[in-house]
Amino acid sequence: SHPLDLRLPTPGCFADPERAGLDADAVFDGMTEHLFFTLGKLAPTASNHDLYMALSYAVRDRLMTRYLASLEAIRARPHKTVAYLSAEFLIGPQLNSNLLNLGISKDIAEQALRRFRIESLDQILEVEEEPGLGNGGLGRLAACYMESLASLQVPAIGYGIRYEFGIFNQLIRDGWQVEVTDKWLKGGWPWELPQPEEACFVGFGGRTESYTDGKGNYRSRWIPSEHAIGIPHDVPVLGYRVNTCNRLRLWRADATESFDFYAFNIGDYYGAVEEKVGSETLSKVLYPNDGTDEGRRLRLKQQHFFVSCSLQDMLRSLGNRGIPIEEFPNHWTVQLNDTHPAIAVAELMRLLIDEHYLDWDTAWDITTRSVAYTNHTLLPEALEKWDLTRFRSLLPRHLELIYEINRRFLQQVRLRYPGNDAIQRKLSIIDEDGGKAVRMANLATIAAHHVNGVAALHSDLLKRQLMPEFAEIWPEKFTNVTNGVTPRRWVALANPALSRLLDEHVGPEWITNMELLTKLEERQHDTAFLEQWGATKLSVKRKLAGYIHRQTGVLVDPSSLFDVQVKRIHEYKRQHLNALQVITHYLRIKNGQAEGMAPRTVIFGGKAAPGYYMAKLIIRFINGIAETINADPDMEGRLRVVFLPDYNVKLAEQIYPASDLSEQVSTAGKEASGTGNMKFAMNGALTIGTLDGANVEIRERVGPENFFLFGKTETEIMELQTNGYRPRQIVETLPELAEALRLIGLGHFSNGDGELFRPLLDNLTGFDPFFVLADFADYLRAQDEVNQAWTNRKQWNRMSLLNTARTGFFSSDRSIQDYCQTIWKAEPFPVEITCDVP
Ligand code: BZD
Repeated sequence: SHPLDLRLPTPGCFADPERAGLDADAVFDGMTEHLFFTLGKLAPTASNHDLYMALSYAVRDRLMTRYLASLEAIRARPHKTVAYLSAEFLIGPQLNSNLLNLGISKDIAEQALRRFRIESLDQILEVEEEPGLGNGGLGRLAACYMESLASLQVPAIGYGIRYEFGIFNQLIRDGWQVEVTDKWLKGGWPWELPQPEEACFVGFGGRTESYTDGKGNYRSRWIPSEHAIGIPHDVPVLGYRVNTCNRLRLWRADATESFDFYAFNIGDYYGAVEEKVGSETLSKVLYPNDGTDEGRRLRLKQQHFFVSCSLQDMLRSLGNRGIPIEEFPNHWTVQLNDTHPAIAVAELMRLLIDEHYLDWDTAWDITTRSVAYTNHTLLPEALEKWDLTRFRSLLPRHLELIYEINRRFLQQVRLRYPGNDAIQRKLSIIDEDGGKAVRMANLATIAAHHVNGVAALHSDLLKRQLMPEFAEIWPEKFTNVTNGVTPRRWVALANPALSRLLDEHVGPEWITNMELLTKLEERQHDTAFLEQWGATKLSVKRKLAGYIHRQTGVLVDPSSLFDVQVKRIHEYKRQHLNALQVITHYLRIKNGQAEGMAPRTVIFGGKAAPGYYMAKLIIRFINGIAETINADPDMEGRLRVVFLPDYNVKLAEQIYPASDLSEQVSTAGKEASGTGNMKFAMNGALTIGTLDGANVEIRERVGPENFFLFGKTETEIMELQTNGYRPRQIVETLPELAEALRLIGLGHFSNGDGELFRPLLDNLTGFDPFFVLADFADYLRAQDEVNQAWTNRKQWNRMSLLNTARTGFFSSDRSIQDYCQTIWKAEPFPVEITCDVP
């Protein structure tokens, strides 16, 4: 590629940090200027937050050469670009990751900070507010993928929503979750660049009409009754030590006019302001639901809003460069992160047909060659369905187009399965059983050139269980891309102690080539090294112990086994299975049957959807158990239970590196992949887990002897379900379980209130929809194995080392390479910047 000589103020040369503005003097000068000119503060009175802002602006300045060069490179020489459409991007704190990817070391940052009398970078990182623009795994995956795309120098843009309020902050009051509004923007957020001149209009509601154009063609058009404006807010996404700096383009909704002209003219001032207020609420708040489809009208509006803005933006960029619209699929590859952006199929068709006057076949060809769909769940309650009447009232033209897509598709189905009405009903985009509804997964699957699941098992079940007929019609459409996580954030930033060890024994290249970590295997019998390995883990556990004490007042012993389950609270994830195990452990100690049981600290964290009663009760349950156990003198030095409030990316960065045991105990077949499981294993935690999601592949790679497997397989669970499952019978055969349930029923973990956890007990002994009791005995057996293994610390350290050594596959760099090769057909596009700046 051609080097770009942009003559920009800060050069992009890594070879020469001084001239690149990446040395301590330059960072200090940048901070000083921003403190004074941008923030209006004097250094002696600057708060830590002021200094955070000043450092962030100084770092942001240093991204700009690469950011602008990357944009300019694509403008000058078009290259296929990935458009990752996602309603969520859980990007986490930005300052430290930008420092790392730019190559400004902690030491350099601290040299600059010391001149403001700040001793450690951590003091500044602490005050950073993280944008919680996602619920959990799906949103975090999108963020890891954006980071890997940039690091692999693949041109990409992430399209999403700039929610004013992200996922709620979680407080724990009397053991219950309390939700508090997340005002992440309140102190100002320095990482975004608003681009009001690139705003887009989006319509809603109204009606459609037919007309004949000048050439006598019969056409349709949409006359919306309402509009919103989307204003892009761009967040730079720099790759690791490369010039590629991609963008996350988040749309904020604004009113079309400050006043509605008609209402204004008739003097209805307040009525006019109402529409303004109404359209601004579009990007107001993230729906905090990660597993059930709420089917709310505002949610569909949000989806259409950001999808329409994004597609218009892509079409406009072709127009700006004089590229014919038929070339769309060669310039954009559009990935749908679950069905949340699936309205893109109908919206792209509408834009091509109604606004760019293409015929149906051309438009359909462009759409189906551009769009691919990732499925993240098989749970029926999570599959998006929109009530037909509601859908029509909001998007009447889209519904017409969907009917036509469906009509043509069902014609194909009829040819293939003549007379088979059941298959037609099942595959139709329109659900006709009960209240009519639009099935977004069917729409996405019909239009996509590829449909992928997120782990081998999940992709297999997607084909065999959820969509067998689709897979029969289009076998080549279905594929797997196992999830991955970025080693920059989840090892280098989160675990500097481990990173130093890896730098020393593997070489610093591991950070962009995680497969190199297999070199650690050479050390698996090296006693001194294994001790160093264990000591490194212990040092990180000490830090977490300090945090736990400050947050919860509970003192935990850093040398105890840190047994951790952090993730959204869900019945299928079975935090209550873990909680029951804790009770058993407690009872064994109480009953003097705990000989040989090593001290443990059981750590939980995670948010429950505000409307999910059972999940909230599980949080209360864990806190009840924690209270009883931590107050019992018999438990001193043997067992501690902690629920860490407000689990988010920042807290996650503290937890994964400090964990010994990773709890991945979902009911087989229910967790699509999991990504926390990967972060734990990379950081040397051993997994106790079921054969679910990516656990299967983690176990294959680390070796079955380095993984604590338990539980029924997906097939066995299915069999139980069909043959009739009787959880109450299980209780009768397991005295330890019976005793645990009896104590719960007596109010032993709820200050004598025997009713508090009744719904949970009834759920478990009645239906037990996620087979908690069916897996209980085997889980206890595996926990005993964990205890055994922990007692031989050298052996444990060896197993831990092998987990790190063998989990390179789970780098999101590998996932992105898979997507590029099999789905996107997208290639790296290195950006060159000349360094001969005066
Ligand atoms: O996606 C998760 C799955 O549960 C995990 O198994 C998987 O690893 C990750 C990434 O593929 N799904 C979600 O996180 N889903 C949501 O957050 C969500 C959000 C809104 C609506 C529905 C689901």
